[in-house]
Amino acid sequence: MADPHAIVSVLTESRVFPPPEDFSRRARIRGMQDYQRLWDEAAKDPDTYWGDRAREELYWKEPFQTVLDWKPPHARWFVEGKTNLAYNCLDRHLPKLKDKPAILFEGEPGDRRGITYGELSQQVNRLANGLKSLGVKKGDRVGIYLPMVPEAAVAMLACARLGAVHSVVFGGFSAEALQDRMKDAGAKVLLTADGGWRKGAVVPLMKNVEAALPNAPSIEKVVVLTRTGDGKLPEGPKFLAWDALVKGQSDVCEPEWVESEHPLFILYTSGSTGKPKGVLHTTAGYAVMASLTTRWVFDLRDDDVYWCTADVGWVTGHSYVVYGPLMNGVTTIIYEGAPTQPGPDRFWDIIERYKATILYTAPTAIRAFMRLGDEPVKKHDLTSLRLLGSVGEPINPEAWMWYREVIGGGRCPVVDTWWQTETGSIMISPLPGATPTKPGSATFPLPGIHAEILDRDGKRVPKGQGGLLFVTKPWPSMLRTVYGDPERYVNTYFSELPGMYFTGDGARTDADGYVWLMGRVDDVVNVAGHRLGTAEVESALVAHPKVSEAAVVGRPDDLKGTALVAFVTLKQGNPPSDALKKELAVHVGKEIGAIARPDEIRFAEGLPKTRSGKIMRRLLRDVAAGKQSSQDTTTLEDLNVLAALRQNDE
Ligand code: 6R9
Repeated sequence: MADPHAIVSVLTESRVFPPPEDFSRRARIRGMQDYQRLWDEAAKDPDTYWGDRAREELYWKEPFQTVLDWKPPHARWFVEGKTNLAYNCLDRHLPKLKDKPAILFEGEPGDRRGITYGELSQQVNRLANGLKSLGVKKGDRVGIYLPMVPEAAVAMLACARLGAVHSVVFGGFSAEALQDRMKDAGAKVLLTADGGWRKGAVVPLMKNVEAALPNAPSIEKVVVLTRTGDGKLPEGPKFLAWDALVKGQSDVCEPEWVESEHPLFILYTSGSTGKPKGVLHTTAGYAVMASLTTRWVFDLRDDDVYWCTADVGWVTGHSYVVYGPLMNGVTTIIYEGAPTQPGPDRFWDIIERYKATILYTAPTAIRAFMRLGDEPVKKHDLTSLRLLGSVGEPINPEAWMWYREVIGGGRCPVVDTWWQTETGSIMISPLPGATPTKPGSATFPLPGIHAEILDRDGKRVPKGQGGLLFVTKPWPSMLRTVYGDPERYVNTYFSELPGMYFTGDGARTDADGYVWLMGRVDDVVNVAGHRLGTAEVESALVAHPKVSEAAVVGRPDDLKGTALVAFVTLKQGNPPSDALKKELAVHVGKEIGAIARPDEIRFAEGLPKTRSGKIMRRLLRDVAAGKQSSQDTTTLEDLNVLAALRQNDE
């Protein structure tokens, strides 16, 4: 749910920032005429437009003949083509870029490593050969549960090289979350580490893996990277040290040339039901757009030092830490730890030392930095920066302005990029040399992207009015299915209006046609830029022996965008207490991960329900936000319940 304060301020937002002249002059796309021309070309003849892009972006072992085969809601792109994504990220660059840094890594404790394209290629080939020796073949699923270290990228690329399908699980997720995902994906091998560093402490990845394994029977081997040096390799034939696996492996591993539609990865994401969806992306369409959007949206140049702060456990890490930048042959920074470890200026220190030119981060982080004041920023020379990006949730104009002025010194264009796990790559965003920006607006869809704001009948809503955001035509990096559940693919994304992709987001356009995102309209919430299903948190809560029922809603939060509020009824004989609140929060952390811990738990005698027994979440959202409800309560089963909930308001 969007922050209503943010909406009020975006409704009155009228500042416009044209691209700086010297930026435009050297940019890849230099003005709105260029943008418009591309947009028109793409709209008029999408096959030619996307066909040209695909030939420009990728090396094709075998060319495609058919750009798009669209049988709604199923798309196949670049049909007869064959390619390999690891080849596109590495081999094709080697003649020129062998000695160029591909990754500049900094661990939280301060350890540093630079890895050139040549070295990265060696590491990927060795690991690919190692995985082969474990029996990993084209189409096999491989789990990746690693901290933000270069080996995470190596692991993904090694899978891509073999045509194996990776499924990265965010290192902050719990053993339970890991086991569910591994089971659903049927992963054969899991690549992990002993631990990772976060906020000065060790995240016990190996311990979580050990707890998950009994319930993830498909996993035959666990490959363990030594990162923190914590604990020994567990006993047993399943466990294998990463170093031992790659030692002595040849650094030549022929890429598996896969069909365009060969699956590349599964990434689990929250939906409106309790069970996360395995979003499946395939090779060529995904690659074409990850590569193209990285270059266009960040206006990449060969000498850029690019830093996207996302974790590879999220889609942003897939497309804009690993695949997009490496396909473009730029240098990308990977930082392992927390933004304020050991001090509030860690990010700015990194930018100064590496002379980063592009920063791509989340509004939550920006707001957190804003709270820390300008001092930590002012201590550092950030003049290397030339472009700033934002992703993950709506950015409020205040944060946007602070980002622009304090971080960007007023000289860097800000690109607010809207997209989703399902879209694979950026869909709505300024092009920094072309688009005049407005603080808080993602501006316009990229050429070839038909993002439209419609009502439930499929009619376009008038400018200024809110509606539902759809993508009405297929695009190359769209998800292809929900892994193992093709019906859910159709029901979730293509049943609101048949044949059109429903994003789950609300949006409006202003008088100038700018798109303003207004947050989720389903039961998905964006907590500190992390996507969570309220139903997942609810099912974690009711799994606790003392809980009878739970309803979880979002409440606007200045820092996190949305905070989680859980309304809980207890089983008889369990008196409410602060200690129990704590216990429940810890329990949710254990079931899902710390990011899902409710910010507030409220015990209630009953939950407001409709006569048909549905929990009235909208009402609870109002209660959580401390608002008088404008909602119609005539279908409420018991008005006393609502009155009692309100009384509980502190
Ligand atoms: C890339 C990513 C997707 C949801 C999406 C929307 C929100 C992302 C946004 C934004 C407003 C932006 N979202 N970017 N809302 N402005 N620039 O975040 O993917 O984790 O799947 O989340 O995030 O609500 O539907 P994912």
